[in-house]
Amino acid sequence: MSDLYAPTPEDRFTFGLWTVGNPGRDPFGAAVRPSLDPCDIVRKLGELGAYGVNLHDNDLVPFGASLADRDRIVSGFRSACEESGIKVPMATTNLFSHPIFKDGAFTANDPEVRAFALQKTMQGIDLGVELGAETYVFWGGREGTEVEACRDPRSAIQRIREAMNFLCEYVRDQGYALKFALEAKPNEPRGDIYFPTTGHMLHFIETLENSEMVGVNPEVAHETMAGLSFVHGVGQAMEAGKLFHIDLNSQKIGRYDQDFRFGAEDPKQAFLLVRLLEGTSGTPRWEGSRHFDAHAYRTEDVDGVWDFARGCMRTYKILKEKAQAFDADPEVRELIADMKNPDIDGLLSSYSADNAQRIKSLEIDADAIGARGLRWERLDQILMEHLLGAR
Ligand code: GLT
Ligand code: MN
Ligand code: MN
Repeated sequence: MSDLYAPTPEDRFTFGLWTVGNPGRDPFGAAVRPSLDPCDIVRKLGELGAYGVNLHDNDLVPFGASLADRDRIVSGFRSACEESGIKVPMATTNLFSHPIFKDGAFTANDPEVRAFALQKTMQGIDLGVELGAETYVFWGGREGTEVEACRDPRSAIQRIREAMNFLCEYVRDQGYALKFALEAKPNEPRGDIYFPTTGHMLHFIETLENSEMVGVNPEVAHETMAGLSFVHGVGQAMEAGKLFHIDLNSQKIGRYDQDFRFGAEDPKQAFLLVRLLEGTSGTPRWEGSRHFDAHAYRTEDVDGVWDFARGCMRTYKILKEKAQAFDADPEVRELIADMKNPDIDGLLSSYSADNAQRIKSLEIDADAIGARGLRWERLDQILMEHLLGAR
């Protein structure tokens, strides 16, 4: 193995405790691997060159633990992180495992369930901040329904808004420097989940009282399940200044949430995503964590888990190198060179009655333009040849 692709903390790779710690349980079968101790996970991630580890409250502190147990566990974990040079940039709440959340957390019809969700989230926020987290993710796994008649979708949306507004104020009141990142998913474990895509989330965020504190956490698998272009979703979030976190993994279209090793399916989309995040075509680079929300195949033992983790990071770095080479390729530069037409560009940038009149009177040869080949076949083939190592 070439050292060129060995990860370092500067690469900002992070994993969830729940990702490398996934014991391979699925709806049809029990765990196939032992549960790993969070402190051992952190030590191993440090050895592998990761930057950080992210967690749900209950990935570290078991549900219902006493305050004394909580403090003992957290302090041991903090020491393991410090000794391994591992940061905790993101934290989140498990609002999906306990039966109390079977019909939603913030969207549940029962106000007592909603109060419990707020209570648990405030405690999770305190824990995250104590560990140094700057981003707090909300994945509403149970915020959905199979029985549409049980709740008006508008009530669900209003309840989530109420919860987000409440929690933003809580964060401000505590003086925490914490941002929220909302993660969409179309379905699973619910028949339908509210806010099924990153686009839905982006609109919702603009309706919040402290919308500047809230952005999105798009996940490759979730957008791909819905048959959408992940690159377009992330691009829209970046353009809006709302990409606050990202969940990297891989997925076949239309299947259950597969959460495969980054790049394992559709390496071309993975390449285009890395190109976007790294800004190799000259656009602004994503400076946050490259977080892998994925897990090893159920065929693997613990050694296979670390093969999986190495694989995620290595594939990312290989694709980054390929994206740099692609964008430095003179033929690519020529093919995607910006078309400039100073006479026309100025008319398009903003409305004025004069610009409208001048655009109306332009003589544009639609047939000639329509007959012109754009050479995107050539561009895409060059991309494939970079990707396949033939260029
Ligand atoms: C869960 C889910 C992920 C979310 C995690 C954060 S938990 O594993 O499948 O997509 O990002 O809550
Ligand atoms: Mn995720
Ligand atoms: Mn997923």
